[in-house]
Amino acid sequence: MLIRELKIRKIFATTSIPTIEIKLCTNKGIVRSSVPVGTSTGRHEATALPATDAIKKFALISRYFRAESFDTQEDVDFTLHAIDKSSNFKEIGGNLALGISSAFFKAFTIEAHMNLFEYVYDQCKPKWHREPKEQHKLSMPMPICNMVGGWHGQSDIQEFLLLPVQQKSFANSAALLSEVYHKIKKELKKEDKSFAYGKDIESAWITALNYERVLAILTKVANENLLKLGIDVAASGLWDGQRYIYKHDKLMRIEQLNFITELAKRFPIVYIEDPFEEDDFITHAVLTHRLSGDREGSGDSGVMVCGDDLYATNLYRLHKGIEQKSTNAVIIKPNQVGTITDTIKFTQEAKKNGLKTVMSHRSGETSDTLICHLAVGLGCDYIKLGIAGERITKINEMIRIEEKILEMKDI
Ligand code: 2PG
Ligand code: MG
Repeated sequence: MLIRELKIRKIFATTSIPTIEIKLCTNKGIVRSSVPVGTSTGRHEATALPATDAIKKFALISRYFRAESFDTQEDVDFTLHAIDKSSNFKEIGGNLALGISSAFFKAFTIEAHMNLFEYVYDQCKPKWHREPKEQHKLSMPMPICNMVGGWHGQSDIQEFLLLPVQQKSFANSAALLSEVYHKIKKELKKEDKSFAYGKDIESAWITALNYERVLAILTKVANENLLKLGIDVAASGLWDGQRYIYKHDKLMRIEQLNFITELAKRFPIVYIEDPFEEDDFITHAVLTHRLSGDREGSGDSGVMVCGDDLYATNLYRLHKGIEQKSTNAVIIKPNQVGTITDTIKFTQEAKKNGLKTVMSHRSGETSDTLICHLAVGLGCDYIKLGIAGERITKINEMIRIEEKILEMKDI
């Protein structure tokens, strides 16, 4: 692969915050890769430099990528780590690292004459096999969709999510969740007089109703539509070092544990993300143990307790979580770790240890659909997305991928 041009430009995320896009021209074609921007970012994520700083760093390091001829993705990502030896890309920025890493990944895909999801699958396939017979086949993850956002309403819980119990096809799940999104709007209008169809930065509805009312509405529509509930507590944002600070309450660790346990008992919640602050592996483990069991719709391991800020897509932290049995599910966000190779390693390790895998968007997104292809190619169980507004770009890409897989099966 001959590199003809490697460029960076400042573009904007859906939150109107500047981010970066990398353009890579090779003798095989042109690819572009842009990087999302988190809002409730965890302390253990790779450093995200402001776009202007990332552009300055690019000017210093791009020659390494223009001059080299890389044979594999590992070579590209090894070079990124060789340039920045810190554990969190604090020198060049995890956003710049991911922009370069994923641009090369897409260029390798073109060279291999494959679809991106197919290339991911092809690259990872041999490493899955726990037993020789166990084949990882291309299949579609189930969507977990943000329906009501707590960020700007009365609720302290960051996201109220819905997910299907089972899936006939991704397109089917997307259709159901879209329909339900509108039903929720009507229910909110009935109960919340101040509701003016406002949406948050992930296009989830904003309401003045408290979390109990929101959960009651979601329970009603979930029961009518074979769906289950999820929440992203994003508890690090509530933690002041001693207690979880809610608008109307202050909870000690044990009180937070009981509060979350109670919520899971009262409502059909099968997915709980970041219920405790990002360094509390132990209380996560207690909750996971408490909620494990055979609850309908959550697979064989009861409620999914999922680590986002807890792991930050970091292998070292994942090992800690596995050792302490902290959670039974993980969030995967490539920009939390900075390279494609590290994202793949993290996902494979989670799968090998029986954890459910949830590939996820960020609150500030671009039109880049990399995560859709990674989720399918890596065989993730779920993909966490928005269901409306500009978020629909990724839902629609999932529909296209599913169609492609069906065509491939016909051949
Ligand atoms: C999360 C995400 C996406 P952010 O907490 O899971 O919903 O938000 O990108 O701000 O971390
Ligand atoms: Mg989260």
